[in-house]
Amino acid sequence: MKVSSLRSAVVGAALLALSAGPAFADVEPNNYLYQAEGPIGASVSGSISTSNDQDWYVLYVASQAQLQFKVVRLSGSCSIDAFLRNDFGASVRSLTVASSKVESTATYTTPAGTNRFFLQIAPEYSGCQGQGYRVEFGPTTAVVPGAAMPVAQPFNPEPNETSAQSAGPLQADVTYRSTIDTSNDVDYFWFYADGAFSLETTGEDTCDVEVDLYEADGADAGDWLRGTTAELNEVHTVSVTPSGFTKYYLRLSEACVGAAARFRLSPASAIKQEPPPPPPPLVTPPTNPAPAVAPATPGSVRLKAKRRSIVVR
Ligand SMILES: [Ca+2]
Ligand SMILES: [Ca+2]
Ligand SMILES: [Ca+2]
Repeated sequence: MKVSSLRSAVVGAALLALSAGPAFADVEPNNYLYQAEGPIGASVSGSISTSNDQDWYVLYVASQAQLQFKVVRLSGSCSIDAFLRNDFGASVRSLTVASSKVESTATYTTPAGTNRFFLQIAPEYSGCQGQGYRVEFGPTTAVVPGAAMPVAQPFNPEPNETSAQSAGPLQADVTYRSTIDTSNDVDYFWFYADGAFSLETTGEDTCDVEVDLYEADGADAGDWLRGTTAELNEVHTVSVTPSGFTKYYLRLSEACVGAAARFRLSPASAIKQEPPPPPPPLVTPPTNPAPAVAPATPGSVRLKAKRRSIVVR
């Protein structure tokens, strides 16, 4: 086979690999990490439909794959930025389809294990609505099935300004959503844990929500343990290993009015709804046991009664 023929065959096979698999389409709203659409497969098409539109997608990638991602311009003439982001929302690869180009490609070796990633598509400048695009991942086997972004459960039972007013117990594997409703609103929640657990947070607003974890101490909030934030387009994780069965308080504060935080505890094996049952009472053997006495018979009881009556006379 000639080199040119071989090159054509290789290019053709690569294009086939990139374009295979089910195609997904841009469904709004998908403008932030917490709204990420999907999980998508190896291909997705969409458009930057307004001057500040962004499109976020969630996808799962196979272990240590030699991933290639290509962005193709379908319409428009503005630059298009694309970011491949890891499970925390941090960019691991980015590319730009410049206004003079039709497509651009980047490569990335995925980490060990199946991992959640995000794809963010954005116009390089505002005022570039009408940019159509298609993103293709290859090899197609590198993009695997996974869970959609969780639907948040609103949980904002006011007043919950102190640990004594805290709402709970929080359950594992539920994504809660709480809002800071006034300029000095504080939201307290509580839960039990008796094993290693993680707290995951993300935000819905450019104004970050302060998230603090306390180890309960009686009626007080107790000792501050760890702190993080709930930030837009970022996923923060706090890992804690309790020394034993422990009550915790979660405190949300210091954000703009209307800022919303999402938080989630896991795993279910560590997050408890009730304290453990009290231990059974200790049964201690007597230190000086009385000598064994033969059980009385009905006949001997009658005899004793008879003798007593004789003494009284
Ligand atoms: Ca869009
Ligand atoms: Ca969008
Ligand atoms: Ca509150």
